[in-house]
Amino acid sequence: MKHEQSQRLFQQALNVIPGGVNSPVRACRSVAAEPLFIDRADGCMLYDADGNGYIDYIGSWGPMVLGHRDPDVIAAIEAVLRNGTSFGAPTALETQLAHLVIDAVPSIEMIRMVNSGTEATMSAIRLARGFTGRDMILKFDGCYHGHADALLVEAGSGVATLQIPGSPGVPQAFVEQTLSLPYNDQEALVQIMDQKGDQIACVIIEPVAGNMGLVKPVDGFLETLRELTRKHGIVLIFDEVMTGFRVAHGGAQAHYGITPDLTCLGKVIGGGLPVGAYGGRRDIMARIAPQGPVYQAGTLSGNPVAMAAGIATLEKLKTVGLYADLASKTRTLAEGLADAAARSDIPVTIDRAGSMLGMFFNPGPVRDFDEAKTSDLERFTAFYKAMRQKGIYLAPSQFEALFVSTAHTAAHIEQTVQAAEKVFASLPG
Ligand code: HOZ
Repeated sequence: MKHEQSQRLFQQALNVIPGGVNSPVRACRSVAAEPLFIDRADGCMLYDADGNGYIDYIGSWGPMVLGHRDPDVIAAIEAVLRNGTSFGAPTALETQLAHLVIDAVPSIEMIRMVNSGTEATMSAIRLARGFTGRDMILKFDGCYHGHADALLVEAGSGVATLQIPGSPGVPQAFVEQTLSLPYNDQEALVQIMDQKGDQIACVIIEPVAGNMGLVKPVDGFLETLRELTRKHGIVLIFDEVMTGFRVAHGGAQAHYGITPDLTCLGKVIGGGLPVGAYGGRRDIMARIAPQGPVYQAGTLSGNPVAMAAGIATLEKLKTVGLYADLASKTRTLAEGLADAAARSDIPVTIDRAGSMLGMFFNPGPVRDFDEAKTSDLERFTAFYKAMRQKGIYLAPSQFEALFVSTAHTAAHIEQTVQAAEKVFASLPG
């Protein structure tokens, strides 16, 4: 495979865009590669500027659950485009998308649309602080909740990929009120709640972590978290930006049967356009301006084109059997990868949740960020590069999840497993 056009475009971008990219992980630095510049996409396939095709397991980092250029989503976008692209005034589409989310996600009674996951988590935390009158927040190591100042503590995703402990530009005072605990550590959780429970405004968590690779909650962890947050009057925020409409139609909260107070969404609900949202208990959401005093606003919030893409996507996701089919394809992929790795004696830990999948190059188990970090990153890099050369487009970081879409067929999964089999066999022991 040649990448001359991608290389040329990357050099041009480097002159005018920091690192040549508009979001760090996609620069592929941690895997000592250069990014592919994408020309077009269709179904589960991506085509780069050199005309190479790839089976895509990034799916725009989650949103493309229906694959690329789903005909219904494209038609909905085109229809709305003809009426204008932004009005800065309410449209019926916003209420329609709100209803679709509320009907699907058990805990959401009211919802506010924003433009990104970062905006959603940042706003939900401000709301929780405004609602409780407390300042302290609690998160978990390796979870990533966007790039707001207070959340860049022991964060996953690009922060983990680039091995940045925090970030210059974040004043110490902004993170002083942020506590971070190991994911899945019930003992530490109980202890901190005993010590500081009554000062904590909110706990924010990815109910299935997808930004340190894929790490699932151990039995009872989310239940304990729900019980303790309720006991101490703490707002429990599920960051379902990644897991919403992915792990299940109603998100991870529906799958695990836990009702958070607030939920952050993004990715899938925008159907590939920039949308985020936060929603939850009516009494808490009623504190948002202009109904309440907690301020949050946005010129492009509820943008009609983005709403139309989200509506078309969520309508289609109601299809009976769709989630079972996605989960079954993801299981086939997970089992195929595990068998292929075993045949070459490569220790891997593979887990999945709905249509999300993660693979660590270690014998496992992986229950938290420290265990995720024991993955053999050199081996991951070699695997990533060789898979890309075979036309399989994986996340260029050990600390990201993979995503399967309805557009992946059994043949795509089989092709992926066959490629992995050859790559595993070629990896240095
Ligand atoms: N940090 C996001 C993934 N967890 C998005 C990365 C990107 O778009 O480059």
